[in-house]
Amino acid sequence: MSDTPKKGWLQRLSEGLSRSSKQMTDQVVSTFAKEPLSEERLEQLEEHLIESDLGPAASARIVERFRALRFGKTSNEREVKEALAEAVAAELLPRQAKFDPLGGEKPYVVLFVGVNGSGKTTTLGKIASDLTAKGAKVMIVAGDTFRAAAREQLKVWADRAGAHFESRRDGADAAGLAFDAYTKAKAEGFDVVLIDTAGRLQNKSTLMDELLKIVRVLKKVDADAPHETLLVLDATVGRNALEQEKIFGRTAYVSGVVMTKLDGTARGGVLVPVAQASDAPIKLIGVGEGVEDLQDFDANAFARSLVGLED
Ligand SMILES: Nc1nc2c(ncn2[C@@H]2O[C@H](COP(=O)(O)OP(=O)(O)OP(=O)(O)O)[C@@H](O)[C@H]2O)c(=O)[nH]1
Ligand SMILES: [Mg+2]
Repeated sequence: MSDTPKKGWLQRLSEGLSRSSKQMTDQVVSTFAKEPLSEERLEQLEEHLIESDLGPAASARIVERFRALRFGKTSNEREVKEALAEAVAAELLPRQAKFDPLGGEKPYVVLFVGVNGSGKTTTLGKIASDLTAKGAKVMIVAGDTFRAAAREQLKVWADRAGAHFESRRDGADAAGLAFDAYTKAKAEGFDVVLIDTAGRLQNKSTLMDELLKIVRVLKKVDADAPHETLLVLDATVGRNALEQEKIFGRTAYVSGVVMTKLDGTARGGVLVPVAQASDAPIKLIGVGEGVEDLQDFDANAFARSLVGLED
């Protein structure tokens, strides 16, 4: 996911997070630059980090690290931001991992889970385009059989990517579709199978039951499948993303987190507590609706953007 020029997406991330960073840095950081760093200023910083959705635990650790770097010193704005970015990055670096669908099993089965509207279908579509552009043979499976519009939306992405598309009529059994599609992909030498799922069914337990059923039937074909289960979370919902992580993380064997809509949200800071709460690392971030707007998660770049450093 990293073939586009770095500047483009970094800028987009910075622009997106500028509202988070404005909130977090402008008010506090500019005052730091005028006097030696004191306890009072550190307390203010901690409050601002918490207000920026970073969560109390991570905020406290970031402040401690920041203190170690700058306490008693007068710093210019750049030095303050650099130290803050370093402190945030230290939180995130252990929580960063690469999504590598072409480096493992063939076909490599990726399941997309998350609440409705979080960006599952869009993320899947972006990944499909990236993979077909690299020459991979990609199958997309319309596991959201609940809504006709879901299938059509996914078909548009499949056509755009030049990926093979498997679907069934509305209300069909998603697990049955997943099983047949995977079996076919295996027989026909596909490299990657991307399985979309519904974000909303009659209720939450039906949704979880369906996800577990899909996982179970995939395991009948290969005990290691799905090779990746990506939980897609929308950054704009702020701390609600933590609730979603808890629910899906507990039941759906999540192996990686995708944080979407980091363009244009003041709540991008929530990625930090999500990264910590989740057993699975952050793998990808979404910074827009276009094909090129999905990127490998880079903890350093994210931390720098979050505090308002643009390079
Ligand atoms: N700005 C922005 N919009 C995004 C991003 N990712 C997804 N979206 C938009 O969010 C909306 C919902 O995305 P979908 O991919 O349909 O979400 P979903 O999880 O498949 O939703 P359901 O199928 O209802 O469960 C769409 O309008 C997308 O274009 C992103 O990174 N940035
Ligand atoms: Mg969808």
